[in-house]
Amino acid sequence: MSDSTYLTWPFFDDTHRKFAEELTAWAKEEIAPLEKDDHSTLEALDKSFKHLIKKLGESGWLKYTIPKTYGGALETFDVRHMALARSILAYHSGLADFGFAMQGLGSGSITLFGSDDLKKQYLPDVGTGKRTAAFAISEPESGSDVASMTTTATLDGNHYVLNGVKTWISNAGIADQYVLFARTGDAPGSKGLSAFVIEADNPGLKVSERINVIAPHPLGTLTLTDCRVPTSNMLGHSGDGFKVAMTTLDIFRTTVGGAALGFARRAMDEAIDRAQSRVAFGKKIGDFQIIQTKIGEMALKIDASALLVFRSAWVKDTQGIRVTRESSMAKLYSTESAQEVIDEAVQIFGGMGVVSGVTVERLYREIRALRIYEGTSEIQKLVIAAQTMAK
Ligand code: COS
Repeated sequence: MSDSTYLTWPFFDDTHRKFAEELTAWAKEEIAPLEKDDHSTLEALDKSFKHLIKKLGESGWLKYTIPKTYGGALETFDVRHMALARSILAYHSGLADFGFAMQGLGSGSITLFGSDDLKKQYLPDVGTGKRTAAFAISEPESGSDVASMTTTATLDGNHYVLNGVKTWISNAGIADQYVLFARTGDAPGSKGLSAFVIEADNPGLKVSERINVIAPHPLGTLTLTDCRVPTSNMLGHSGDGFKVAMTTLDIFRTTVGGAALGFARRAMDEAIDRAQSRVAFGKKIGDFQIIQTKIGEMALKIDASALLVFRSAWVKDTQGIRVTRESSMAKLYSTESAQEVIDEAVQIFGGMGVVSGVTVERLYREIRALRIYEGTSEIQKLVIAAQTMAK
């Protein structure tokens, strides 16, 4: 039985506790049995993913990724609900967590910066799972260095015309719309970027490649060729793109920490079960102090991660201030320490830990990308340093 004492912490109120209880029960019943779904081909992966989105939508969980005015469950973003959701879903299925996360990240910039018309057009269907969202910022030559992106958006009457390539785009090929960033002006670096909402069936937008990764998730490359987008589909104003991206990431980086926490908790629970059942040298391996010290360190890392994740979420939810430093700390520590926790779980499993299909083997693959996407660990350290030194 997984430790849920963190729910008694003062970061939460009863709404969060009830939400966590209900989602946990639902995920056990509805999501856990799908863990063994076939993801060996793109077709099988897409089918399984769409099924998960449908289930999450029909059961009302995606409503926590959008605000109430547009069909959401709560007045505004509540980062604690989203981090809890990711943690609980990730415990049972990396793909279910990914589905929830992408509805949030892919529509977050619309919630934060979109016109009322854009919000009405896109958010309600994201909240039911009828439409799938995506966030397209990275390029072949621009990953960490967002400000160096070269995709252009040129004004032509009441449209912008976009040309360029976006890659590492989660939900490429699945999404119904993309929040996509491009350079609209001559202003250098971060000053000349803007954000747009683009329909997936725009004739100027092609999914030019699907990318296979170690833990299967829908991912790919988009090519924009004279892609015409109405000026009304811009989020915020021309030149606001960098701010749109960073403000959105400030919220969602905390939730990446939540997902890492879910993977780590699952690994620890698997490791404890293994330690209490596997016999070596005449006793259960959990009776050896060498295993106990591993479990002790895992539990410590998990609680420290949870403190950072829910501190960041709580500050954002209750004070509404910029949480760049807090969210970077939450993401950095939780993802790095989850990797360590999972690695130790694999070690406790011994040879069984690297057998394909064993849960800790899956977690070992699932966690890796979290140390890279939405800002690498190295970038998070730079952000934390910049924020700390500026104080
Ligand atoms: N919220 C609001 N505004 C922000 C912000 C934030 N979190 N971070 C930066 N800004 C603003 C700054 O205030 C600054 O504005 P002014 O020029 O008006 O002062 C501007 O944006 C530029 O900021 P800064 O100089 O700090 O940006 P840098 O170019 O030095 O670099 C990093 C920023 C490297 C931290 C940024 O590019 C980054 O986060 N990279 C990782 C990208 C990423 O996560 N990619 C994955 C995408 S999703 S898979």
